[in-house]
Amino acid sequence: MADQHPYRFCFGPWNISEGQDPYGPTTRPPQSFDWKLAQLKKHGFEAMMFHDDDAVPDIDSKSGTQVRKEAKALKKRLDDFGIAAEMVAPRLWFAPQTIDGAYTSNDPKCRRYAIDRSLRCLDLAKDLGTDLIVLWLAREGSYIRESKDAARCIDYLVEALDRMLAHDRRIRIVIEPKPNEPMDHAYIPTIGHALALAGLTRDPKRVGCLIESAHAILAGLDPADEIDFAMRFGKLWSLHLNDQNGLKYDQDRPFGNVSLRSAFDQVRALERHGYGKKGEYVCFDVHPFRTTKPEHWLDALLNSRRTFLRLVQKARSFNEKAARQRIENRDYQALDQLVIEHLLGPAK
Ligand code: GLO
Ligand code: MG
Repeated sequence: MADQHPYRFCFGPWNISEGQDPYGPTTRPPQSFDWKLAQLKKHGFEAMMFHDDDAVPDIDSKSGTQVRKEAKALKKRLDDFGIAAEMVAPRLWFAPQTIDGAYTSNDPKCRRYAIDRSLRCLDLAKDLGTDLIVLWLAREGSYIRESKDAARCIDYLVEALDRMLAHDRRIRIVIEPKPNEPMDHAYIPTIGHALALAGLTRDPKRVGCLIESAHAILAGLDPADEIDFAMRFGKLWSLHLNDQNGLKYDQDRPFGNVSLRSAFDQVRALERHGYGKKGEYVCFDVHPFRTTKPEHWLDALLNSRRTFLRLVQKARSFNEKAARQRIENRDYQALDQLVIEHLLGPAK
């Protein structure tokens, strides 16, 4: 059963984080990239996600030739480990040029910076052997509504995507929507927005999306419905599973931490549509708790994967026939309890 699952797992170096929050410093000592890569391998994950500057630190200060040299050296190290690069994401929310947004900044010079950096990211992705570019549009939104024209910002986003699609005809772009944080309101808050934006680009076939459970919850949506929606369009090309306790700051909790039932529904939706069968990875965008000791550093990731695999078993052993009967009989009360009993397991 679950040992025959088609799933392959991945995480990013930022998921082995040091415990800092806006109100306090780190609680664990920093670790080198090589240590993180070794941990990923040791624990049986098959791919790593990269920000462009995880792959090539200080990327803005380096020449194109230098970036490509470092990217090729990294690819060799990944090959030696037997680890794939799942994707590369331009980190467009750190630099001074992105203070007022990246592609949607009011300053044309800053918009140019964002596009130039994205094109370098595409070259980097090619050197790392992946065709997947993730765009978490962190600062593309507003804090002061009147400061920007939201319709013009859509044009800016389309222009940026078009430049990337034209730069490399092989790459695929996945948009990772999030409704807020760091912005008050993001321009692309949901999967529906992401796919609508894809439709305006020069090559919609190469623009898909990535669902993060916590981001869907922050938008007041059901992550399982977002999965069903994206997969109905054949557009779910990556996934950040985690959990979130209601409408507050982005929490990146372990998968299933808040709602086991919602996690079950997400896994059931993935199973129903065969997520992973075209090579898509299951990524966990989770962070250890601030209180976590260094010796338990990987537990948020390992527990998320364990919970995921347990829920794959639960999805595969769910009594679909009994569920169908209850649906036909419009006895949703009994259907509800069927799910609850299944998740609880046999009574002692
Ligand atoms: C933040 C996002 C972030 C992205 C990552 C990849 O809320 O989830 O972690 O997934 O930077 O672009
Ligand atoms: Mg994410």
